[in-house]
Amino acid sequence: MAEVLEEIALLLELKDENPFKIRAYRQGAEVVRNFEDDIVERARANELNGIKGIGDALRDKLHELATTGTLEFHQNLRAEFPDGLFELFDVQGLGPKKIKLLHSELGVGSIADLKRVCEEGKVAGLSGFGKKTEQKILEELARRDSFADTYLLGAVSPIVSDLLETLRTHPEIGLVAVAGSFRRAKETVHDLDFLVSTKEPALVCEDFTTLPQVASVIACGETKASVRLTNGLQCDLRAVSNEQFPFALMYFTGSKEHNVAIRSLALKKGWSLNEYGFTPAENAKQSEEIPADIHEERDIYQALGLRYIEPELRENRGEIEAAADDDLPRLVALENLRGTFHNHSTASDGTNTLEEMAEAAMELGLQYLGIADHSKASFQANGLDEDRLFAQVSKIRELNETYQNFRLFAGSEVDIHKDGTLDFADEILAQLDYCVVSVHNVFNLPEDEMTRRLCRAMENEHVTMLGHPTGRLLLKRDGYALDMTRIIDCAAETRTIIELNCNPRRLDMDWRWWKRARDKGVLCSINPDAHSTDGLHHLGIGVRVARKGWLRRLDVLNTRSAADVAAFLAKPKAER
Ligand code: DGT
Ligand code: CA
Ligand code: CA
Ligand code: ZN
Repeated sequence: MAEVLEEIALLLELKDENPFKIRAYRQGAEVVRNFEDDIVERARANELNGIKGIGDALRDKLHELATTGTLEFHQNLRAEFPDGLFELFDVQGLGPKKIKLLHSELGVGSIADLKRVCEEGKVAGLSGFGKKTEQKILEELARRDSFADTYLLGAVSPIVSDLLETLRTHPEIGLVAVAGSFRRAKETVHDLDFLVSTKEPALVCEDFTTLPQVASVIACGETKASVRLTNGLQCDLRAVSNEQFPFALMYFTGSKEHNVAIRSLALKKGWSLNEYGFTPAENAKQSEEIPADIHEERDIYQALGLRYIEPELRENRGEIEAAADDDLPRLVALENLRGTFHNHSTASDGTNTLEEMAEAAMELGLQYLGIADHSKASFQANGLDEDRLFAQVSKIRELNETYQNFRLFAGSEVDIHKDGTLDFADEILAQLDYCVVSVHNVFNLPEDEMTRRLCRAMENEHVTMLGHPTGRLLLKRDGYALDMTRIIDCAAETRTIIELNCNPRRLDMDWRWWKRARDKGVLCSINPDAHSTDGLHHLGIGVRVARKGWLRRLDVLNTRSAADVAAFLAKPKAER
């Protein structure tokens, strides 16, 4: 209902309607979104009288929408514009005013149209546009293309759980697994790869294509099917026998590079390896006897003289050599976490209070929770000044008196200024339990200057950890220019912890850097950067990415007990 109102506001804007009217729809959308009760139920029963922000006209429209599922006014309005026009609202940098001009002057009604008129140089001539804007739009369109068909690991996780559960209930299906980049915990994935064992592969494939989650069928055969879900995500299914299952699981888990290296190990033994099993290799000079007893992936690795390699590590980045030398890390697990740092509350831009955040952490079985609300320079996030910070610290100390076997750590997510100085003075920071430092503005410094900015912050005695080091937002914007090897070296020298920010958009520091950091003795803190109690659940994704970065329990600060963490934080940095 909120989206419909929102869209009406946009369409009225395109039509140059009365701004008061437009505002009323926007406000209505906001009211609907924040409504405490079941708004659909109330609208259906026509009980929306007297709600602030919902006048009579809006009330009747919401009633129509709730009872019929559509709104005639909205449909008629929509019919005045081409369908593709709505895609344009997704393009960053294009507001209703610009879209209106593009539509009325150049007849742009879709993203494809927009691309064409930009390439033809027609956009630069529009009033309020210019050559630079035209170039910016083209860059934005190219960026969107490069992100097409790419999904966040965190966003697909619930879909995967849901589909796995559905597949398990099928009477003809035995084993069920998800493979591919999802199983390897890549930060983004292009499609999902499901694998099942069955004696009725064709039937299972057909049933897969008729699941309610499926929007369209790409292919359906005897042993495989591909579908597209309603959100556009492609899902592949392979149906194999029980005997083939471990081979298929290993093959479809990948990575391709890992598989290639494994296959060449098999060839050295005179075996050819594919998704169905081992067979004698053609033209092999000599051939060892093909192992018969293969029930799980572990047995395949063992047959090749390797320890079992966890899926997260299968990127051919040294894991095969380590498996041969019995030198694989024992990876950190979610159940190892005892607490976590870098969480927000209503004091800055979070949606839950200190008490609610603490309660949620206890429910997750954590012993402690670090609070780190924004500092004053992040005014857009309602950052705390010194007075509000101290009030929060007192409140935290009071709350701690009331808890048994749980504690809040009082911290701050302090802005790093352009020159590497911090948003709070040392005397202030000295009174906190810990301190996270992050960059939230001036992203466009040259690499060397940005690197020096972060290093200067890490050199501060009161700085416990560096938050979301590169500032990247996956599928939105790249991180700022940074020399990561220098950042890691500086963290090691200054005994500053680096955060693995678990927000699915961030997953920052990137997994590719963690082994290096760990080998230099840099500690990791797996932090959800939670802005609500729900946000704490991102820890699960963070742990998977930490595993992908070869991290062990001992490499992660928040696997330690509350008492150990308190003792750690009490020591001067140089002795940590
Ligand atoms: P993505 O792009 O996020 O879907 O990444 P993956 O790794 O899931 O790639 P996908 O879905 O194309 O294939 C799943 C796995 O199947 C892949 O990790 C390895 C295996 N695979 C696919 N094609 C080939 C191939 O041509 N050669 C080998 N050796 N393995 C392949
Ligand atoms: Ca895939
Ligand atoms: Ca695939
Ligand atoms: Zn931040």
